[in-house]
Amino acid sequence: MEAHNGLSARIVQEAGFKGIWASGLSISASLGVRDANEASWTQVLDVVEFMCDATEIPILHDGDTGYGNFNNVRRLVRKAEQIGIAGLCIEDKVFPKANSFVESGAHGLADMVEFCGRIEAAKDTQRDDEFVIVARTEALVLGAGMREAIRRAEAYRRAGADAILIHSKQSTVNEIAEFTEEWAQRAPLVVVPTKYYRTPASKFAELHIDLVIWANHIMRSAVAAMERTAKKIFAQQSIAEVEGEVAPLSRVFELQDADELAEAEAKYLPSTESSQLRVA
Ligand code: SPV
Ligand code: MG
Repeated sequence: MEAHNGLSARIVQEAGFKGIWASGLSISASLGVRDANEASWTQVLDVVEFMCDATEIPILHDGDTGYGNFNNVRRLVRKAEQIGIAGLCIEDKVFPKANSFVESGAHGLADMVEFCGRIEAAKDTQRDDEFVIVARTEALVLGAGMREAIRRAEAYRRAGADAILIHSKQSTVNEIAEFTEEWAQRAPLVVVPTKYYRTPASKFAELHIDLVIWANHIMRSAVAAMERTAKKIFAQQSIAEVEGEVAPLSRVFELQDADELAEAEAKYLPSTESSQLRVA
C-alpha cells in the first residue's frame, strides 16, 4: 500500500499491510510538485527516512529512473540501505521522468542495455543480501509492444533484478494476463493496477503475480478529505461543523506515539522535586 510521509506510513502499517510503496507520485504531490523529478532525490529520501522511522514493515522505494545513470543508482542504493529502505524499484525511462499516466513531459524509454547496467550496478552495490531490486519496464505503457516488454523483462532478469514490475495503463487486466502467460514465472512479478482497478486480487493470484501495489490511494483519499474540510470551513467561517468529521487530536497523538514520550520522561527526566533540590 502506498504511503507518502511518516503519518500515512504509520496508518498503512496499522491497517495491516505487509509492506509500503513509497510512491514517487504521492510523495511529489504531497510536496506540491510534479512527478517529474522536480523534488531532488535527497529531498525524496528525507521523506522516506521519516517513513522508515515511523514503521517496522518493509518499504519499497519508488526510485523512478534511479535519478540518472548507473552511478546515480549506486549512490541511491547506498543511501537507501543506510536509511533502512528494504528495496528499490527503478524504471526503464530517461531522467527526468514523467508520470506514466500524464500525456505531457519526457517519456523516453531508456536504452535497454544501459538500463541493465543500472540494475547490475545496483546489485553490485547493495551490502544487505535481503535488499531487493525491482526492475520496472514501461514498454507496454509507452506502446513498444508485448515482444519488447518480454525482451526487456528477460534482459533485466538476467542483469540480476530480483523482480520485474510490468506496468500497464489499460483499463482491463488483459494485457498483463498476456504478459504473465508468456513470462511463465521466470522471476517474481509486480503489478500496479491503478487503471485496471476492477480486477480482483484472486485474479492476480491466478496469474501468478507475486506483489500487487495499490499505488496512490492514501494520497488521493487525503486530497479528497482535505478539500472537503477546507471548503466547508471557508464557506462556514467556522470549525464547529467539521469537528465531528475530522480525526480527534487524541488519535493524532496516538499515531505520534505520545504515550511513549510520557513514559520516557518519567524514566529519564528528574522529577520537579529533585531538580529543585539540585538547584538549591
Ligand atoms: C508511483 O506511485 O509513483 C508510480 C506508479 O510509479 S505510477 O503512478 O503508476 O507510475
Ligand atoms: Mg512513480
